[in-house]
Amino acid sequence: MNTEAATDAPITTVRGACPHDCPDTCALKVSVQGGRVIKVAGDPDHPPTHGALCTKVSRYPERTYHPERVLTPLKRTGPKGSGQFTPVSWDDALTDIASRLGAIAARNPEAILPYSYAGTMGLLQGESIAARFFHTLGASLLDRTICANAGGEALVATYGGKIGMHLEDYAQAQLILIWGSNSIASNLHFWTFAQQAKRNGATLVCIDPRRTETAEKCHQHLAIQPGTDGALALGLMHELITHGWLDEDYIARHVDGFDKLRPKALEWPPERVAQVCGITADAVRHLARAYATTRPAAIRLNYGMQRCRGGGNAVRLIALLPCLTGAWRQRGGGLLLSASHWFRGAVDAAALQRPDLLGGKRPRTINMSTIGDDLLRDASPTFGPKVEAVVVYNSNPVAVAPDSQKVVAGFQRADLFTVVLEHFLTDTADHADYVLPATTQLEHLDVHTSYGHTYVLINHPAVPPLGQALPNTEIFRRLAAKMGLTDPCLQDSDEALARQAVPSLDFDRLSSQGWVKLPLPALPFADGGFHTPHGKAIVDAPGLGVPDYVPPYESRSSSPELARRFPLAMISPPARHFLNSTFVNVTSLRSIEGEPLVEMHPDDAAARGIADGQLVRVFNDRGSYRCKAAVGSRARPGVVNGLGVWWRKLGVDGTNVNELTSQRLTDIGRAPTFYDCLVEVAPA
Ligand SMILES: Nc1nc2c(c(=O)[nH]1)N[C@H]1C(S)=C(S)[C@@H](COP(=O)(O)OP(=O)(O)OC[C@H]3O[C@@H](n4cnc5c(=O)[nH]c(N)nc54)[C@H](O)[C@@H]3O)O[C@H]1N2
Ligand SMILES: Nc1nc2c(c(=O)[nH]1)N[C@H]1C(S)=C(S)[C@@H](COP(=O)(O)OP(=O)(O)OC[C@H]3O[C@@H](n4cnc5c(=O)[nH]c(N)nc54)[C@H](O)[C@@H]3O)O[C@H]1N2
Ligand SMILES: [Mo]
Repeated sequence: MNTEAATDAPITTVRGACPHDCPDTCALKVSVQGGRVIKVAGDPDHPPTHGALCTKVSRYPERTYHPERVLTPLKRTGPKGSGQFTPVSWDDALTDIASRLGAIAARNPEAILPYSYAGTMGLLQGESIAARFFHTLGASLLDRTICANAGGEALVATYGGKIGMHLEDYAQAQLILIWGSNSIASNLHFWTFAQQAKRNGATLVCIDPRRTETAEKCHQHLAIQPGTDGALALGLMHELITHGWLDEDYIARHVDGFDKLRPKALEWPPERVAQVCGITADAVRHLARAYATTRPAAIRLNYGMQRCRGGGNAVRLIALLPCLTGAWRQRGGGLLLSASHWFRGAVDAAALQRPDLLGGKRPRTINMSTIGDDLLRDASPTFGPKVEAVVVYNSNPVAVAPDSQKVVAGFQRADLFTVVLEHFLTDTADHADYVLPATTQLEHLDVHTSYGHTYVLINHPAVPPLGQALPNTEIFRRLAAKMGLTDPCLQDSDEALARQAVPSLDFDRLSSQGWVKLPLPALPFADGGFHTPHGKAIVDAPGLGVPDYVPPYESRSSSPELARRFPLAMISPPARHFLNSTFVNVTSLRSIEGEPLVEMHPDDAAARGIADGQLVRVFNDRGSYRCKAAVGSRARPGVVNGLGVWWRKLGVDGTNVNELTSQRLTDIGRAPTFYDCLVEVAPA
């Protein structure tokens, strides 16, 4: 998109990286004219990006130059949550914050909680100086579980790391199972490779309760009940075993403990799977045959299925499938959930975050997914001190964390001191005592890895900071100085941090080319070589046992009493034109999404007298949320889809879908169960 600039000034191009929490991590070419960014484009030479950007990020200048950007420090003047602030100077803001945090730290630094996630995925503007600062104080540690921890820990238990197929190799596959992912919305650059495979004759199968735009474009769509993926995986194994489709040689050499899983899988004939998953037994048989007999066969697993109670076990079971058929032997075969740990050799996280600054201190850890309960907890021997201060950066917990009523009540506590580093007055910033203006990706330096491909990228600042905005790094440098923290590493420059982040890479090459590919084997697991101690994929993992189907907390069979009152299962996957709660305030993108809605199957709507477009109330014991009903074929019977994650204040009644979600955690990884949620829907 174009923004106004002097039309005769020369145009320069700056190399950047998309900062968003998305597997694609695109390489950007940013056009600057007269000191203003006029265009953001995808780098045509970067293989995963291949010159294309999603609709959201091509609007990045609109977000950066948004009239509502916070461009000065703000101090609260109204009640918490009212969003009433007055501008103050940096010096006044930081002096007061330093004195408030200093007083708490003098009593007990664990009463201070950093709260951050992946608003930017940058290594610098994420956890670098911020981590050093909180480690020096001895503040509480944050368990960053909100997104990928169930699947992530499951993958580590199975493969020894978050590692998998090369993105580009999907183009070689003849069968791709797109499992728990709406790739067109949330992994667009994978979809391009899947399309290439399709043109070469590959079959695409989507496994997703929702008929997404991706499901529509696949050859086959299995709309299973949410949280039943583990049962489906066991059913596929049943068929592999009973038809003699196992690659016994690969299993003997590269899989540890399959004999313990064999008898469990044999308890899952297609008829039983069909009943649990809500699909036909023939669909299970058909899928198993296709997966066993097509080569190369690839699985693009994503995070959709790990947001239910049994998500960790489901990922462990699915991750074993390519090991049982030997799919890893071929290029274009295997599985990818996350590529994060391929970067372990290239990125020195400890150098950036300096956990050694904790010295002998061993602060307690707070799980970001239970922030609702934890902000409301009193001091106790098990919990430790009451949380007295929260410093939020790169996250919007009031909108994105589960069980919003509790989260809001926590952030409204009069005795809680809250500082939020932000671009905008989000739902969380509205609850701050101080809002500190942060730079966007166009205004700061950063280094990026990816969880969906295997390139390291650099992001050079294209323009100087707008207004009085500062990079997160600089805000924490200044705060550390104000608090009298003297370790020199708290003052390292962004340039120094960038070099510390990737010590083994040719930094000058990264800086000028914009990205470098990690040197990795072409066929990573053709002959075993998983990142486990013995190089084999693991079935019986220490502390976890043999994986099994773990049913949802909330479903007709596991909680029949609850299901009588709240008979519909609700999932809340992201809306295509938002990035979690980011971009909701960009008018052009919000107008594409329209308004908050819940998708319903026509039968479920008719049974409740609900018409398409009608205002409805979605509710359960945790809360109630009003939005429009979208009646149609996207929802399967018995499941409603409440697309996320709207800003509460832009919703119909100042709430969003997380009003309904619970703080219960997954079987593995202490992660949230956003999609394990029974509700009822009624006309409003
Ligand atoms: N446009 C856009 N892109 C995004 C994001 C965004 O908000 N918007 N978010 C980013 C982030 S933070 C992440 S973590 C990734 C997530 O990446 P993905 O996990 O690929 O993201 P989703 O599109 O949420 O895909 C999840 C899909 O799983 C389905 N699903 C829900 N429950 C189940 C289940 O029990 N089983 C199965 N099989 N499927 C289920 C949902 O309907 C949805 O279509 O995407 C990133 N990319
Ligand atoms: N119901 C439901 N809830 C969900 C999900 C779901 O599928 N359903 N998805 C979950 C998932 S997968 C995730 S990852 C979480 C995401 O939750 P969050 O990580 O909180 O993500 P965002 O909502 O995008 O909020 C990021 C914030 O960081 C800010 N930001 C961006 N860059 C910078 C920067 O450089 N500096 C500073 N200071 N701020 C910056 C943005 O303005 C934005 O407000 O939400 C979770 N919540
Ligand atoms: Mo996420």
